[in-house]
Amino acid sequence: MTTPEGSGTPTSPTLTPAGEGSPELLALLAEIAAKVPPACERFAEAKDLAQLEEFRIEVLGKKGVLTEMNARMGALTPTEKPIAGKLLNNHKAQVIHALNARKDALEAAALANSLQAESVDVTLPGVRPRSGHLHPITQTTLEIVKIFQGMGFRVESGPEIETEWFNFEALNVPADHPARDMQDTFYTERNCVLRTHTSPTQLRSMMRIAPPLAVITTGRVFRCDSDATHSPMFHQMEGLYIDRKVSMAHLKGVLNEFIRAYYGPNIKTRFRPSFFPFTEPSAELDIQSDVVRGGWMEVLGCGMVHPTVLRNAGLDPAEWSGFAFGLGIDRLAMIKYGINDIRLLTENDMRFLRQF
Ligand code: FA5
Repeated sequence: MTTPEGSGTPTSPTLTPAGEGSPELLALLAEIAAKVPPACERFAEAKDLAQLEEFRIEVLGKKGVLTEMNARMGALTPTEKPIAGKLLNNHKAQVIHALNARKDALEAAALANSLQAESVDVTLPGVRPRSGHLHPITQTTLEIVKIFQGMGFRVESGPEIETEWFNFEALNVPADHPARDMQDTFYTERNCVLRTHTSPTQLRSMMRIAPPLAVITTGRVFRCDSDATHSPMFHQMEGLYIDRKVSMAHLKGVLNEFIRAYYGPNIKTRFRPSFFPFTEPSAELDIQSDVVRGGWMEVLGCGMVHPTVLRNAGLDPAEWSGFAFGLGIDRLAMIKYGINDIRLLTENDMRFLRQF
C-alpha cells in the first residue's frame, strides 16, 4: 500500500497468508476503517479554527481516537504489529492532510475577512479636525479695544488684586459706602480686595502718564453678585480722557461713536443721570435689547472725573479736566449675540461656545 500522503484512500495491508489474524487485530483493523474516514469528514465541517482545534484533539490528541488505537497495538502479536502499524500510519497521514487542508482554508477565510473589515476607502472625504477659536468675551474685548485704539486711546493695565486705597479711597468712595461692605466685595488680605471695577486704573494711569492722556484698560473684576445679568467675575473696560477743557459733550461723542461702530447705526441707546463718587456729573448708558426683561440693558457708567480724584492723582482740577467710563464687556457681548443669561459665558459648554 503506497498511497501518497494525503491522496486517495489507504488500502488494507495484507493479513497472514491465510488471510487470518488474531481477534484483536481484526477488531483494530475494523475500527480503523470505521472511525478514521468520519474523522476526516469532521475536519471539513469545522466552522472556524477554534472548532478545528477541538476536532484535532478528539482525533490526534493524547486521548484521541488514533492515539488510543495506536496504544492498542501493544496487544498484537509481533507479526501483526507492522500490519496494523502501517495501516494506522497511512490513515494518520490522511487525517493530517485533511486537518491541514481545512486549516489552510479557514486561515485564508479569516485573513480575507479581516482584510475586508480593515479595508480603508481612500476615496472617502476626510474628517476635518475641529479647530478652536477665541472665547466670545475675548473676541468682544479685541473688537472694542480696536475701536478705541482707532480713536487714539492707548491700552494700559492694572492688577486684579488691588489695595483698598486704589479701589475705593483714591476714587472718593468713603469708608461707609455700601460697595465696601463684605457682602459686595471679595477681600483678600489686609487692605487688599479683588478689584470690584477697572476704575483703579484711572489713578494708576494719571500717576504714571503726564496729561493730556487717553487710555483704556480691560480686565476681570469681581463682586459678590450672581443672576442672569450679574456674574461674580465679569469683564470691564475702563476709559479715561484727561485734557484741558474737557466736557460732557466730548464724553457723549466718544461713547456714541463707539456704540455705532460696534453695533451699527440702528442701535438704540439712552443716557440716564446717575451717581458715582468718582465722577460729577455722572450718567449711565442703556442699550435697547430683547435679551433682558424691560427691553433696556445698562452697559456702562460714566461721568466727568471728580476734582478729588484728580487731586488724589496729583493733578490740579483748575487746569485739568476729563471724563471716564466703565463698561461691562460681558453685557455688550450678550446684546451683540442675543445671550439671555450671562452665566452661559463662563459655563464652558462647548455646544454654546462653538456658536461663536
Ligand atoms: C462701575 O463699575 C464704575 N466703575 C463705572 C464707572 C467708571 C463710572 C468710570 C464712572 C466713571 P457699575 O457698577 O455700574 O459701575 O458697573 C459698570 C458696568 O459693569 C455696568 O453698567 C454693567 O455693564 C457691568 N456690570 C456691573 N456689575 C456686573 C455684574 N455683576 N456682572 C456683569 N456685569 C456687570
